[in-house]
Amino acid sequence: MSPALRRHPRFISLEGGEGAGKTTALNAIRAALQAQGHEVVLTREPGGTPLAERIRALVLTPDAEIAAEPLSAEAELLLVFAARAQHVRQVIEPALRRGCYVLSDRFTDSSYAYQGGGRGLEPAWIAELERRAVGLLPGLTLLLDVDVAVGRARANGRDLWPDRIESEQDDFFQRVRAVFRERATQDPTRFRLIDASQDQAGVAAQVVDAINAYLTKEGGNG
Ligand code: T5A
Repeated sequence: MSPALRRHPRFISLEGGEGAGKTTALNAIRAALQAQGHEVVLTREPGGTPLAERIRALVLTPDAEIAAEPLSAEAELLLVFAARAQHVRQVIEPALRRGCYVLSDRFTDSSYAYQGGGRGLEPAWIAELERRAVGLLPGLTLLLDVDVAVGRARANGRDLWPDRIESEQDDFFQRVRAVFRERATQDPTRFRLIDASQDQAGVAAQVVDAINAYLTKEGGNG
C-alpha cells in the first residue's frame, strides 16, 4: 500500500491557467498573512530550489533550444515531479517545521491539470506519484479561474516569448481549465474558486477575503 497524503494548514497554493493573474494575488496573500504577524515563505513550481529551477528550465524551454528532440508527455510529468520531490524536502517541509506559512505559486494540482488534462496522462499515475514522491497537500488552494481566451490575451500582452507550454493551442488550455474546476468541485474544503476575470484590485480583494476567512477558521496558527 502506498503512503497517505498529509494536508498541512500552513501550506497554501495558488493555481490557475495562463495569465490568470497569480503574481498580483501572491503579493496580496503575502501581505495579508504578514499583517497578521506570520512569517511567509514564497515559492513556486516547477522550481523553488536551485536544482528544481534547473528542471524548470528543461520543462519550459522550447524543445528546439534544448535538444533536437521533443520532450515526451511522460518525461515532462516525471520532471515536474522530480522538481517537486526536491522542493518539498529542501524548502516546503523545513519551512513548515520552522512555523512559517508556505505560499506556493502552483503545486500538484497543476500536474493533474496540465499533464493529466492537457497532455492526457492517467490521473491514477499522477496520484501514485503524488503519494510516493510528495506526500503533502495544501490546507488551502486558491484557484484563479478565468476564460482561456482572456488569460491568454493577458499573458501574450507581456511582450515575452511564449515558453514550451504557453505555445500550446487553446484546446489544451480548455482541458487544463476543466480539470482545475473539476478538482475544485470535488474538494470544496481545500479549494476556493476566485473569479479572475475581474480587474487586479477585484481579484486581490477576493483572495484577501478568502485568506482572512481561512485564518479565522484555522485560528491563525495552523
Ligand atoms: N506546469 C507547472 C505544469 O505543466 N505542471 C506542473 O506540475 C507545474 C507546477 C509555469 C508553467 O509550468 C506548467 C504551468 C505553466 O505553464 P508559471 O511560471 O506559473 O508556470 O507560468 P504561468 O502560469 O504561465 O504564469 P503567468 O505569468 O502566465 O501567469 P500569472 O502569474 O497568473 O499571470 P501574471 O500575474 O503574470 O499576469 C499576466 C499578465 O496579465 C496582467 C498582468 O499585468 C500581466 O501583464 N494581469 C491582468 N490584467 C487585467 N486584469 C487582471 N485581473 C490581471 N491580472 C494580471
